[in-house]
Amino acid sequence: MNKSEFDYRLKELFAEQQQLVNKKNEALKSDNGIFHRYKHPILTREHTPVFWKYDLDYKNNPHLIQRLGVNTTFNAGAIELNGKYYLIARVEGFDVKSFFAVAESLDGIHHFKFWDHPIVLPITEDPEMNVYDIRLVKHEDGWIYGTFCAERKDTSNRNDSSAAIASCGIARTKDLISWERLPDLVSTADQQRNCVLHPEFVNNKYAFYTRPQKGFIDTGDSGIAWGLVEDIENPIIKEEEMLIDPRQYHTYKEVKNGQGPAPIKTKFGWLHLAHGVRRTAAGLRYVLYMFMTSLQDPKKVIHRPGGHFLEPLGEERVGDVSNVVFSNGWILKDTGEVLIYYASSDTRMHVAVSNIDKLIDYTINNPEDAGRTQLCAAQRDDMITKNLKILESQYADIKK
Ligand code: M1P
Repeated sequence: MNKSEFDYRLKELFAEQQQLVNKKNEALKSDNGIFHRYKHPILTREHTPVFWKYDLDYKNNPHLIQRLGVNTTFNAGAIELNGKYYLIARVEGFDVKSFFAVAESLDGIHHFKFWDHPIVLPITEDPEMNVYDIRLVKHEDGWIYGTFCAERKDTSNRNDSSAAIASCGIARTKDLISWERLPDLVSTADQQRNCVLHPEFVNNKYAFYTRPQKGFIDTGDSGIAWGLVEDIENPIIKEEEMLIDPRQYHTYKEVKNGQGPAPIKTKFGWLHLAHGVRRTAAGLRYVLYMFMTSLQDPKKVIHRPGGHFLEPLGEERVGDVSNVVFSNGWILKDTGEVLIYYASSDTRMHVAVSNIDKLIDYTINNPEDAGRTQLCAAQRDDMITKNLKILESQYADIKK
């Protein structure tokens, strides 16, 4: 490539990326009355800046080839600050190391644009191999906390080069720019993933949703658990964590589950979004589900609508790890609108839009899983019988 070809291609690359960021998204019709999706993903690897991937120095890179490829942008934490909407995405390089990077939008749906620099997170005395899946929470102590998975090699298992140990890393910031790293969460569990800080003090302590687990992949009989920490700068859960939302046979969370973003406070209770995992012949299937916990006792589940809330659909079903939706970020706007950010198949970010009244109605009034096939059929049949009467008396012309 001569220098003018190089310059031309470079301009093209910038223009293509700008076009993608500027593209208007299209709201799709809701198919469930609870939320609507958008047609296009809101963050993809193509959204990452050209200068993150290419060396732009003609002398060093005369063929203008990518030097540091970006594989995926997914599992983003979310926060609103001073009227702007921010995602902190898990950006995975071709080197299979993830890092965090901030993308900003004015309305939380369109034109998400990465900041020029990714976050270069401070390390602890024991640097991790990888970090991912940050949850952001504005805590009542005044800090914005990020809790994330910090992964290190399991050196005790010499025969398995992929053996790893997952812990909960913690960092805090006021502006998403400078980050203070705190020690990793310590508990009686061997490993931890999907740990989320509760936004308020509980009995003057910091409260964590956790998922204590024995192995890196296998969560054993664990589920979403709860533990208290006295000092966030020395974060230790002294007592064994309490299981608050266990796995359950023949449900969407038969194999494992994990807390999504920090819960949203409503006058009826804390609204939770989580992921549940089921084993199928095609591999694991990840869906999102909701539940509500008590305002007086945030570890007590008070409503548990049956079935999943959001599943991988259409193109969302395919990616690096297919058949997965995962959420670790949502934002309640002053208008009552709720922006639910979710990743599909460990590859890209999407947004679904709902509002707080619909989410509360869904969580409180959708019936619980009736427990087994006959009861589930009867539960549906009761609604059908009622509906047929309504159709007959009020909408006879609709049903032919
Ligand atoms: O690949 C699906 C997800 O797997 C893990 O989640 P969990 O521990 O709940 O199974 C995480 O690695 C997550 O990042 C990933 O999206």
